[in-house]
Amino acid sequence: MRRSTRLSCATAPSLAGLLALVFAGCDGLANASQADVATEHPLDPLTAAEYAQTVQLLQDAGHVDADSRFTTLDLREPDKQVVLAWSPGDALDRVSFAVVKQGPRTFEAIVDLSDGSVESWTELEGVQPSLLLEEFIGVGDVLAANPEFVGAIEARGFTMDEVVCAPMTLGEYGIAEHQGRRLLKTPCFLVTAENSMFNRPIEGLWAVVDLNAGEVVEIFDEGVIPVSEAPGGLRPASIGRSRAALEPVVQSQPNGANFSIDGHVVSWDNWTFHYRMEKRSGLVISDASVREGEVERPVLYQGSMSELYVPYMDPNGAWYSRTFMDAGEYGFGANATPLRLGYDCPDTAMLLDAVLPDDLGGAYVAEGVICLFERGVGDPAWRHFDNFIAQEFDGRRAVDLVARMAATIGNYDYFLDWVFTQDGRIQVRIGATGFDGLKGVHSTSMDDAGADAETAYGTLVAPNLVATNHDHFFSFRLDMDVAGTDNSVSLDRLTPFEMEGPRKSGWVVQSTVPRREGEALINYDPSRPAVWRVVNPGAEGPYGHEPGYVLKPGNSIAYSLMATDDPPTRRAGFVRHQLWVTPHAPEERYAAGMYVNQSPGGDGLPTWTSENRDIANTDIVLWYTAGFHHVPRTEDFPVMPSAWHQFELMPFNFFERNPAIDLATDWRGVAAGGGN
Ligand SMILES: [Cu+2]
Repeated sequence: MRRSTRLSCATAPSLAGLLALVFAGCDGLANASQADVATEHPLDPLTAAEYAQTVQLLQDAGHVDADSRFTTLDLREPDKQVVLAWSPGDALDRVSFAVVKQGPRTFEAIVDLSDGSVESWTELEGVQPSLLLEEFIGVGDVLAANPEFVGAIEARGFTMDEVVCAPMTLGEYGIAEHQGRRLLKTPCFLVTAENSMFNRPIEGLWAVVDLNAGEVVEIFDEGVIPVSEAPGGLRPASIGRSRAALEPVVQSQPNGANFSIDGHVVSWDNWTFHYRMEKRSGLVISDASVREGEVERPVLYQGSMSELYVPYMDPNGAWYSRTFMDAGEYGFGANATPLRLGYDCPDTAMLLDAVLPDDLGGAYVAEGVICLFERGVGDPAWRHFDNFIAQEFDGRRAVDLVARMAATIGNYDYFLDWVFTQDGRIQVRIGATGFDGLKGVHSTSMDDAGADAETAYGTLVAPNLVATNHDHFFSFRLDMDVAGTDNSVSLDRLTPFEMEGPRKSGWVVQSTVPRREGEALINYDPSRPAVWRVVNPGAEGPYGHEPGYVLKPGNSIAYSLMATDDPPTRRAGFVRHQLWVTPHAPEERYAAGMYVNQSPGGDGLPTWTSENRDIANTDIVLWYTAGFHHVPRTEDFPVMPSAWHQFELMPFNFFERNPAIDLATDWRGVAAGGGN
């Protein structure tokens, strides 16, 4: 059955969609449609019908009305044991979870869709749920209705029609006037046909807006700072020159793709996994298992990005509060953008849609927000050239499977890749591009008198533009099921030892198994290298080993340099350690807690792990804090080159031998025994 979803003003599918809407009006959004996918797996996302059923049941129970807004409407996952015991064709119990905002009040609802009942309806005190898309629009209306703010814009020579004021979350700093309010801070940007608005900040003017009251709480005007006129557009006409095009460089799959999709379950080579798009975490991978011979071996029950935290480092009043928690405040999946074949993903990729909930609990189709593709660029899976005897080559070529999404959150564009390799690894890659957070300044050159002061917290990347220093931290929730549910972590430290003899020193591996959460608050320390290994003590690995998977941080490791008692660090407490280990608890999904918007902290990993629960030989979850510091450079302007950071889960004594040893020889019929 095909269905058509009319997107309403209140349901712009993303910030990008919102901005299109601001300028084009509601008619700027097109109808969207796609096949309504029947539920086939217990972890399948809610369908459009299930969103509607949830709203209807809450309405019938007298809980919600037309003024209610859904900041969250998502599958409430069945118990893990139920999912693991499920077989295709078994009955599915479907339950939804909603966070409902009614004026200033917030409620949580659990709705049993299978028996048509509202399981619970609970009011929460003192929380601010994530932002509604209609609040993005609302903030502009509130500002446009404020004569003082309009006057300040006009004093700069602009009209409100020419600017977009960004809906920026502002954290929680214990400011008395902010308590009990639902707030956004709203710096503005000049919109022109030629230039990207994020390259045109109108610095020195912003307001704090109370969304619930629909009023401006504070206006700050630091005086006029010039709006940069540096060429800031991304189209060839703005760039001014264009180099000659290369001859086509393409990946070709003349016989089609090697993966298959059944509902939301993907099978490729030896891998099987389930995918879904979640409004908050984005692309979630579940039930990933790898086949060895004829045996399906579980690896990862679920992997998701549980939070994304981006603190900027400038103490200026407009900037200190920019400590965004993009997943919990804005939604990484909610801001997923359509992917363009040949640019965002290879031409050979398959684009997949997602059905996501809007503010009213209705469904909209986010078209082409996931791409699935194989990548074989001529890299080796392994090789050896026998240069002693036969002068012969043996090798196999590597092909990966990539599940990708991209989210545009304000100025930034992120990619999230889940990559499956033929040698049993799962890589997580984070790409960052889009625009730096740019601050308008007086300086046009580092030779200007005020340039040193104006670049104390960033880099002058173009005349009148400083890109502010910042961090990106990503907390990944990795519910590991290595060869089964019950796992332990083994910390294998490379420890120096003294040799007796002509050689004086070397290193050995000393393993410890943390028994409690408090023993597994792990910081990466390059001077004390360690292998972070998840093992299954109850399963048989090769040669008497405990089968395991290692978490390799790769180039995704970064420390937070901010004080631990700083309000942003209290709110994003997960950045205190690179690795945390908890026992599986279904309600512990987001590293900084469920409600991070304007949170004073006190929820999430630091709180959960303070219970010091048992984490040995039980169902455990790894929480890895990936991150990178961003010291901006002129090459980041007018748009940043894509930068990639990655970590991976790598089999360790899991397979009896190189799992890629049995790869077929090249499809051209060469490779083994002297081919070329
Ligand atoms: Cu950055």
